[in-house]
Amino acid sequence: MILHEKISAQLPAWRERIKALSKEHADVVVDKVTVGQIAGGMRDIKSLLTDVSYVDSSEGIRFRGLSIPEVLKRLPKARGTKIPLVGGLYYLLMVGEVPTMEEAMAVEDEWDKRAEIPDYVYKMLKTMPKDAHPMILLNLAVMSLERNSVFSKRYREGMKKDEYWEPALEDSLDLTAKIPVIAAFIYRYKYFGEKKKPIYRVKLDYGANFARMMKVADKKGYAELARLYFILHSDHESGNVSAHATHLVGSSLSDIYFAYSAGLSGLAGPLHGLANQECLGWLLDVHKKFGGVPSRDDLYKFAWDTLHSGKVIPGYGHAVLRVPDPRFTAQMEFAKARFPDDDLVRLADMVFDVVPTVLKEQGKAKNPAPNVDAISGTLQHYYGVREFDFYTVLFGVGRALGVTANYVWSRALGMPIERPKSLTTKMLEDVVAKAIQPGG
Ligand code: HAX
Repeated sequence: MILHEKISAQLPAWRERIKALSKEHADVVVDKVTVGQIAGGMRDIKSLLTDVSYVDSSEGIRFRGLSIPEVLKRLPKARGTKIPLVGGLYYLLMVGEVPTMEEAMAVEDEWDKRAEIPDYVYKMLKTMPKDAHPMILLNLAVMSLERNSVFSKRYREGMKKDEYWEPALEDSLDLTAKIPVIAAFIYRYKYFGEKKKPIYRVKLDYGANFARMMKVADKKGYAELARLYFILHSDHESGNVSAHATHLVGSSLSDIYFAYSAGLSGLAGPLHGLANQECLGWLLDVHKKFGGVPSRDDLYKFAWDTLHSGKVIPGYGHAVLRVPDPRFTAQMEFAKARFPDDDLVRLADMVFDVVPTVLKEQGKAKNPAPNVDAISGTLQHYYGVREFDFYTVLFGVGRALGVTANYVWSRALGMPIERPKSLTTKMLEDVVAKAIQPGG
């Protein structure tokens, strides 16, 4: 299997580099930790190691060194399409190199072989109450697949530490192959009452399969959006909640089913994956209130009203980025190239013009620019996927690609169990008292 071959060939050199760092230079200081960071969600503390992606505050995400425009330009595309194959992106994340068409297709072929979902998973999902949140259904399905984990089986049989990454890769390919099928089933079952299992067609790629299984009216366009969406949402360094939760749980040698399930639970939170539905909700509120796209002045007042009512403007601001998110830009370009006259696209574009000014005038947000969520729901809405609570599931399908690549490499490089140290409030107060006393 190509990913196995390619990772295997790189491993000795990577292991040497990690060994040199952790054995010979273990005492070199990388960062200092302030009281504000401890009290403030560990923001910006440089303490995680990943080579899969990196977020530069002035540039945005780079996957294995490639910016979003580079990824979209350089990864192989199926004939007649403009957005790269998701298999090529997975190859890039896993291997660290831009694949050829054959290499991207080799990943797509692996997914074809592994996309079948055992019947008991469907049965279990159908026993759930109708009002169960789609993220619960996705998470349950993932957990129910854990019994097939090759990693856990091999661990019980006593595999060597050096071999951990191999069944981790097997599990990751199985899981990423199955997730879009489960997600599409959840969509058709929950909102349309369809009980039939979706069929993954070997002749179609990951994005086209997803569009077909979702039965979105304009399948061709939606396949392109699915590819774009999964690529853009795949990874965002390892400190965000879904990536970090997956990494943390994986560090205890729980298999990827347990680890990704933890990541999904984090993604379900309003400050993380849920933000895209809130953003679309805000745009629709504007649209409804003004009976269409408002004037610039009306939008300006509406944005201020949102802030005055104590709410944030969803889709704007970011913990790390200090420029417009290139994932926003890529999606806006996609929309403007295909459906520039859509009301919500025109509105999202006007919001992009007005809201940064409002946030700058308010002077609180460190970054008044749009993040990925400012537009992603608008695109789904255009293609007819209008069930808001499903959007986090879509995010989860994409995020599986990044967290599994990280999981495989963490096992390959023998990353240890995570165990940061806690302090009590009194201890922190004592540190402060000592620091502020004269001569302290
Ligand atoms: N609207 C209004 N106020 C905002 C704001 C926004 N869009 N963004 C930041 N602020 C405010 C903060 O609430 C904070 O106010 P207080 O001092 O009163 O608490 C102040 O500006 C400083 O915040 P910050 O340091 O710039 O931003 P944070 O790192 O604390 O938070 C958030 C980053 C993304 C959570 C924040 O910008 C926000 O709430 N944005 C709106 C919600 C949103 O778009 N979330 C999706 C983020 C993308 C993502 O990770 N998706 O998974």
